[in-house]
Amino acid sequence: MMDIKPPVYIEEKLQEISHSGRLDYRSKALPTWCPGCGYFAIAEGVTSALTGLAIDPSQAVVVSGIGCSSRFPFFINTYGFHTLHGRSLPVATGIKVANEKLTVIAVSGDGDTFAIGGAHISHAARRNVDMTFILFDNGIYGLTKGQTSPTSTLGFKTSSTPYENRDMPLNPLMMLLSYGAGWIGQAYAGRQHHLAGMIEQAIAHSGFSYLHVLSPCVTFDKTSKTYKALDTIVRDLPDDHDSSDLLAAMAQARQTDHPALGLFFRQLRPTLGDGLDDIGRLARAQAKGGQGRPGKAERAGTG
Ligand SMILES: Cc1ncc(C[n+]2csc(CCOP(=O)(O)OP(=O)(O)O)c2C)c(N)n1
Ligand code: SF4
Ligand SMILES: [Mg+2]
Repeated sequence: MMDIKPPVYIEEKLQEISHSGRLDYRSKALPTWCPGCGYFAIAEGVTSALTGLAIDPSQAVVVSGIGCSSRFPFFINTYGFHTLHGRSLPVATGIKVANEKLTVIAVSGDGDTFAIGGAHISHAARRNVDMTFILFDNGIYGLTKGQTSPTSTLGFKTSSTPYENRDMPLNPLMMLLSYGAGWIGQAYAGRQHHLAGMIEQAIAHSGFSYLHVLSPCVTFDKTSKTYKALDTIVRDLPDDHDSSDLLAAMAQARQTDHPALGLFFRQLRPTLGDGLDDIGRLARAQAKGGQGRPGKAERAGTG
């Protein structure tokens, strides 16, 4: 007799997911991404991380720029801010400074971050703003129908490079390592569980955490960063990788032919908020000591 497989009880599955609490973090808006887009895995990863860390949705804010990736805040049931193209970081920094208790997650595409918004990430990293930044890297401008981006591979044929891309791609991991980010990791949308774990670690880190997610654009990229191509080249960081060793992290980040997944670098240092708290304490102490605010002339440097 033929083996009859047990039926999939969708109702039971839905109840199980509902009881896990994860649906509390999904908004009622269904994602508008193309079926198969890597961004679904990132959304799933963020909801699973928020559940794992038991973060109250009313105490979290997701901030984005413009792009397919930047539609993200609509699909997550936290506070959200869909800002201007390339400007998620300045807005996210303002939110964190205004209310330090909030969990702030900024999300952005490769074009949004490294083209039009290119000047912001260095400063968020060096100032160690206590937030998580998730870079959705599909190596293409998805929203505007498939032009090259600063992370497009050499030789990639797109609507803006019919004779193949000749521009050297940026190496965002190397950049973030030299900007002084305190937590730098890489994940892949094709490895959902690992990705969710990395998002959880990134959010738990105190300081600026940068998670680079390799994520195929299934609609406009049929040849470059596809699931098929990435599946064959990604690898885990070596077991003996020392995440406190900056040079070891850079050596791994340089191996772009075989992108490594995992935590490249981690270092705890005072955050922007710690520095501002300190300045506040010093200013109050100075005011109490009778010195008050410096006069107008002193402030202008002419007193
Ligand atoms: C000021 C401005 N310039 C250009 C655009 C057009 N534009 C919208 S999204 C985008 C690039 C998006 O690429 P990426 O950040 O990689 O996001 P993806 O869609 O791939 O997720 C561009 C150039 C715009 N909306 N505003
Ligand atoms: S166009 Fe590409 S990046 Fe945009 S939703 Fe579709 S698959 Fe994803
Ligand atoms: Mg992109």
